[in-house]
Amino acid sequence: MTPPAAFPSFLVHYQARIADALDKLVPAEDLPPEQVHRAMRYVLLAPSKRVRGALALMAADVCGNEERAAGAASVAELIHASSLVLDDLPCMDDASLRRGQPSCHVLFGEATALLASFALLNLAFRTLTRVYEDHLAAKLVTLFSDTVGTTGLIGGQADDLLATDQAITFERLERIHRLKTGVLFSAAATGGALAAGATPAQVHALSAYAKNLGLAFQIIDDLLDVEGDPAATGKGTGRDSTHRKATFPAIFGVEASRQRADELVAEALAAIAAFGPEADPLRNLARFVGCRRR
Ligand code: GRG
Repeated sequence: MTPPAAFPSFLVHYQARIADALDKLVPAEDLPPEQVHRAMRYVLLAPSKRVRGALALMAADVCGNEERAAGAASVAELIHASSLVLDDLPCMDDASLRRGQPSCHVLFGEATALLASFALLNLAFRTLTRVYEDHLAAKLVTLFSDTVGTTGLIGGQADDLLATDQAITFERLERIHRLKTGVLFSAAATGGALAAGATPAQVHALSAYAKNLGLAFQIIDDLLDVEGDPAATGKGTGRDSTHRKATFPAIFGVEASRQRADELVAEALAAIAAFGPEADPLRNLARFVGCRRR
């Protein structure tokens, strides 16, 4: 098996910062309840692209203050990791492999996996109130709780489960993908920008960029399930068709899906066209997402 290609250097810098911040946030494995802390660390610190955390830092960079966004970046990654644990459970996607290793419930059992997922989510919100001053923390708690709730990840996941085995419309599938993935991308960028003291116009542009990139990312995720290499993606392929899931390639074909993803990457780039070279990391990220193989 060929090992996955190295990440582009523009991303590695951000990945290292995020991994370091996350490592410091989660309690040590030898602190009780040891099995929950072990499961949290196992999921959160496993190899990841860290795209959501990177979005928060890059958005803050555009506003000239990356330092302030480490909390928002960590929160986006904590919420993402919490959702992956739930998504892999037998009652949802029933996936045994995640980030190139056995899924959390496979290794720790379902009870510990559920506790670890809630603990990661809880830690996300506690981090916001610990790291940021009251006014900003309240704004960010609202932003991220809307992102997780029935107008975000939970809503998207619920409709995704309902849509199994159905021929659904383009509009409904895009909505599911936007809720499952786009809203967290958008919240990560918005959260990073707000933490860095962005103007409303900057927040608007960065959030539009991330929303479009998130939808492109999810369409490409569907494509990788059809044509990806498990050694690179760290998860099984062909699972969506086995589970008769509503996906872009299954409903609209590989070509149309690739074309839609390209359009969305172009829309993401257009949303940040007014920024100068300070937005180059975001431009590189959009290009990376557009041609990613993992
Ligand atoms: C209560 C937090 C919470 C969620 C409940 C389970 C659920 C609702 C939502 C799941 C949403 C989900 C799993 C969307 C898929 C997103 C996706 C494309 C995952 C893969 O992301 P990558 O490729 O993963 O960025 P890495 O491993 O690189 O971080």
